[in-house]
Amino acid sequence: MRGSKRGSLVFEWKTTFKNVVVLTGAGISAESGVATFRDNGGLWAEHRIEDVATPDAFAMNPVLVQDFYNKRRAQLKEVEPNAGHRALTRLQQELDGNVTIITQNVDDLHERSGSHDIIHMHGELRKVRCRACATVHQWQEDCFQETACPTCGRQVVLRPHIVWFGEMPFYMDLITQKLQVCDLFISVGTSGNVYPAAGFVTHVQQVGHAHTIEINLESSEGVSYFAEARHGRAGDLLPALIDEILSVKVA
Ligand code: BV8
Repeated sequence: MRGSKRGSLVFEWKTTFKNVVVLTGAGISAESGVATFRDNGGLWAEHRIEDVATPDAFAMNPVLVQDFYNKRRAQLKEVEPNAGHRALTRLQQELDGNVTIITQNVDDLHERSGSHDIIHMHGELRKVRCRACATVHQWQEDCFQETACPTCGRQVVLRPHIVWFGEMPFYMDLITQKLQVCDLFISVGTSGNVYPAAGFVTHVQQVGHAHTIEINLESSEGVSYFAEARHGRAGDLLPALIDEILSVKVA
């Protein structure tokens, strides 16, 4: 990559990147008012992972788990995409190349920002899945144990369409394909604690020809694997970075 790691020769960027992969975590939705996980007052401060986000937890206390996801699903009605989400939508619209968003987030703020090619590797709050007929349903309201599956009619079968700890993330083959060919890997708002997502940057490094940038409020667990790191709020840093990539002269 010609040009300095920290700065950017604007034109270089526009002509070089054809396959951009952006990995997002809870930090990109923080400025929209969606709680992150590990920050103070984060979700894991209120709930133990093993009580609400594992298959065993659902087996032992399905009412608690359904309530945990019902509350988060209901909160989606009170939040809106922020400048960070919109900057990625702009990159997708204006870059003459592919931009894939791999998100660990289960909210729908990337979609509501107008983005496409979004891979929800940990599932979506606005979907439930029937454990009997395996149908995945779009779902806006609360879901309870007695709620019947709209397809097979059975009760006590619907579960949040969410990847819990110990479960295989969704779309891993597609994700591996995208990481294989990406020439710019941007990680936004993730602490780098949860695998396999936290290992994507090393995978990209191994494949070898991508530039890698971390955008996060603070250094993540994997910051040393990135060629470039910019620390601050995604809502400020992402629009500036997208400007650079799209080589718009920044005032
Ligand atoms: C699996 C859905 C087999 C649920 C989630 C290897 C080593 C060690 C452990 C493992 C390993 N491999 C597997 C494991 C086990 C486990 C794991 O990683 N455990 C951790 C705790 C050690 N992984 C699994 O179980 C995974 N499954 O491995 O299956 C397999 C193996 C190989 C290949 C295929 C399959 C499944 C994990 C998925 C669990 N489900 N979510 C729900 O949402 O309720 S994970 C959930 O937590 C999120 O989706 C996300 O992934 C994670 C939270 O992380 P972040 O999003 O990064 O959020 P966090 O709060 O931590 O950080 C926010 C960051 O933003 C902070 O750094 C903060 O500074 C920053 N920030 C805040 N505000 C801003 C900001 N940045 C910018 N701007 C701001 N304004």
